[in-house]
Amino acid sequence: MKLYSHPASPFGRKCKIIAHELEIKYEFVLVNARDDEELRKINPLKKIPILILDDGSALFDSRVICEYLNDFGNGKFFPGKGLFNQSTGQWRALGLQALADGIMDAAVALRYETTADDKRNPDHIRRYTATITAALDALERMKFAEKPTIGEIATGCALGYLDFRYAEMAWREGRPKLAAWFEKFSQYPSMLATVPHA
Ligand SMILES: N[C@@H](CCC(=O)N[C@@H](CS)C(=O)NCC(=O)O)C(=O)O
Repeated sequence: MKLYSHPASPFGRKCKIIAHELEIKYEFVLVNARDDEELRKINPLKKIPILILDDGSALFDSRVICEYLNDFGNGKFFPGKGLFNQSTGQWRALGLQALADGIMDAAVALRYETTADDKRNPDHIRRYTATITAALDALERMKFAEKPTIGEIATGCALGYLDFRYAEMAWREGRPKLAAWFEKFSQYPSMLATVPHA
């Protein structure tokens, strides 16, 4: 298996954490998706992460890859599958993943907007920032699972990405519960092994 990604990608980090937790071996292929039109040959959307399976087929979108890896490694990160059979838990976990992925979508788009050579659009910047702020406020009100699900993993990756790219955003301010949860969650060996870098 090959994982096409970049060490800065919060979406790629979700996949790496699942693989790390389930001890799944894979080859890491470094890609700079933003500037790589060739990537469309394996993912028409030109986005990372992409997982290439041993038969050559390509899986893309971190949500699909994470679920594939979870099944491949008999994981329990998607409640309702395997041992953790609780249907309400499944929707909570997937909903939390959607919220955290939404932060990453907005934060990555904000990054593209603010580092583009051409003119920045203040309206886009305001919109992305409002999305991140509202989603962080929603996370502050959430109750996190003791045993991490895909929702907690995605949340950890979203918050880690904000620390990496937007330390000045100071997302912890006014969100003590979320800050305390992240402090603890960051200590998982799979989180420590996948800290984003340029
Ligand atoms: N929904 C996708 C989002 C992936 C994504 O936005 N990846 C970014 C890097 S963090 C990317 O490949 N951007 C390149 C581009 O948009 O051209 C997922 O969950 O995998």
